[in-house]
Amino acid sequence: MKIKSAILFAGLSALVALSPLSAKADLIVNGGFETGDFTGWNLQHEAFPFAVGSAPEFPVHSGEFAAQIAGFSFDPNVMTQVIAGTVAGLTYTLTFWFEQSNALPNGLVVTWNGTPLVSESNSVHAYQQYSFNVLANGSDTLKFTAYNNPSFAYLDDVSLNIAAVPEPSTWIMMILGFAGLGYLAHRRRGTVQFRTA
Ligand SMILES: [Ca+2]
Repeated sequence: MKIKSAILFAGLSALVALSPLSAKADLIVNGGFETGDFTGWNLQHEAFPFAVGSAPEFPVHSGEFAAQIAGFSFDPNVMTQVIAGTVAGLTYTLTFWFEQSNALPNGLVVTWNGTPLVSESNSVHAYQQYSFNVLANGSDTLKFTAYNNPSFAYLDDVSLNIAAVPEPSTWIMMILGFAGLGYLAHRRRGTVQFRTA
């Protein structure tokens, strides 16, 4: 019974140690534009003005609002967010939903710390999900560049979460947790033997 308690304690300790890395905490500020504005984003307006609109008149992927990030010009609009709170060296999953309405020419370029993730042109589609694994450096820049002439491009539900696959540091913590479990079980047995001697 005592050994079982020790094992349970060690197991719970390992879970607590793992929780900061396994927790799903979205690191994008206002990724769904549910503030009704561009809070958290930096805008470089080159063409048709940026706008946040609400459903049902405005094409929204989820929630009440989405962002119109390009329209009625070949000149691109540029939208960035500098993400604080990532851990350098860890892999994160970036996802977003993007729509190019029925007009040509259009284009979308998405970069992560300057590295291209998406480079598409003249692709007309309703909201589609894009998903990438990206390597964090602790202060990361996500950049969307989009144009559409003579219609609009929309963005919604941008999110960044720690990747589902455990990282090496996670495995190290798990191994430490199991080592602690074994140590506690061993110590408990030793105590029992001492008392019965
Ligand atoms: Ca939304």
